Amino acid sequence: MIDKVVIANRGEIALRILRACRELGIKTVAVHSDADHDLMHVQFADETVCIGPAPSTDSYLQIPAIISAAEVTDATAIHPGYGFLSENADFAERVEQSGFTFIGPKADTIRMMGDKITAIESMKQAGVPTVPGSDGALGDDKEKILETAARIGYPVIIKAAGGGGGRGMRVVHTEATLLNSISLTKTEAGTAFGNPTVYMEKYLENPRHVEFQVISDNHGNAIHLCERDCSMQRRHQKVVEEAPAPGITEELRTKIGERCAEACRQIGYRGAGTFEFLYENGEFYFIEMNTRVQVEHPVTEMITGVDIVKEQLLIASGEKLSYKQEDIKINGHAIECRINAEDSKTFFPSPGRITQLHFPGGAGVRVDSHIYNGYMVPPHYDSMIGKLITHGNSRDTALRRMKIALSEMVVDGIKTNIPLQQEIMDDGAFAAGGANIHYLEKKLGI
Ligand code: MV4
Repeated sequence: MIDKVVIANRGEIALRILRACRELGIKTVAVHSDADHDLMHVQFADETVCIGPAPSTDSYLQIPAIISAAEVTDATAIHPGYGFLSENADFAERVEQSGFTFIGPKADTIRMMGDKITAIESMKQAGVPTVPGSDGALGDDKEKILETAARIGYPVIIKAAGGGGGRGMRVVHTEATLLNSISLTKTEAGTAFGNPTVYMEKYLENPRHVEFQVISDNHGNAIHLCERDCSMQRRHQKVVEEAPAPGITEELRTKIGERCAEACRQIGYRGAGTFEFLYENGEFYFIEMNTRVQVEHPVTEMITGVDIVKEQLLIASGEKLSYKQEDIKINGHAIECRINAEDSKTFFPSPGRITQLHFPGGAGVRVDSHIYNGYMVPPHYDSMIGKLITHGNSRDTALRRMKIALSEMVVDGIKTNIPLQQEIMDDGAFAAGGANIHYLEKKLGI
């Protein structure tokens, strides 16, 4: 079993990882920036190492500083959390080369998924349904490109192989603008990702974002933990997530989930992962795979009873999965509202000191947050200060519990998006379930 883990992250996920380690009797090392001395998990950790100044480029993104912290504390493993270095293949490689266990997939797997073309290619190969497209990189042959677009049918979308998460893409509606759009996207991709390679897909106009959670061990076992709907988003930032996705039949869930698990077995996937799909007119289309634990993992935990972070630690320790597919039964419904320190209308960040704090509670209410009364939200990082998760036997119960929980929650001294979350929870289309990826931005008038 892993003996001591360096938590290479901050905020709520660092605390989430610390709690899972403690449950398993694993010692913890909190690495933190100058601005994060007062973080909750830094107080609870067995050991702490300051790894640099406040800006994340000088601290949480400093590979040598993090590896040194593991060396001086004699740690055995490093958990990257989400964001920061979590999907950096070079980091995973250097962690392993330095003799530590990277809590995540093999570096080669991260690299393969980081290149969206190889990710799609490998998943298609493994039987996962993908978006009709160019089947690989677009070359220089203009006639061939025009033919590809004509075969797919307009509108098409041009995406950078090195992009993902909404960066480096362009929608093209007519043949007249195709070649110019490709050339612009290539130039931008070269600058932004150091890789000008682009590919083409059919542009789906009104899809939902539905993703499957998987876990896979080092012994050839892989299972899926059902899906989440993350369509409620603004500028590629998820705002609300839920599980299961409204309206997905058990038959379709099993079919797609099993394809994802089988793909994991085929590529020798290790750890927790997420298959991102667009879902439109009853069909799933794979777009990307995330090789980290995700912000929204709690909704999956609530409906399956699986502790995903604990499974990550057990898998990295060489254990077999604690569950077989037939052990996984969906229990009710869960909803997560991300709580951000930002103006509810302008979305402008609102760092500062929390002068009064009250968390909601009661049956089916979970709060994943690192904030406390008197905590100073620093201006240097992501504005998410916690997540409110509610669970119930039905979606309606989870939704009612969320409305009550939001009304009980008090965060004074800074602005939060709680009013926006209350508006979404009171929205008729959200109540109905199944709103698409454009719904929230349209509602907000973007
Ligand atoms: C698409 C798409 C429509 N058709 N691909 C945006 C983020 C990146 N992960 C992929 N994205 C999209 N890819 C095809 N073929 C629409 C989006 C998209 C989107 C996807 C998920 C969640 C929010 C989104 C917001 C705008 C566009």
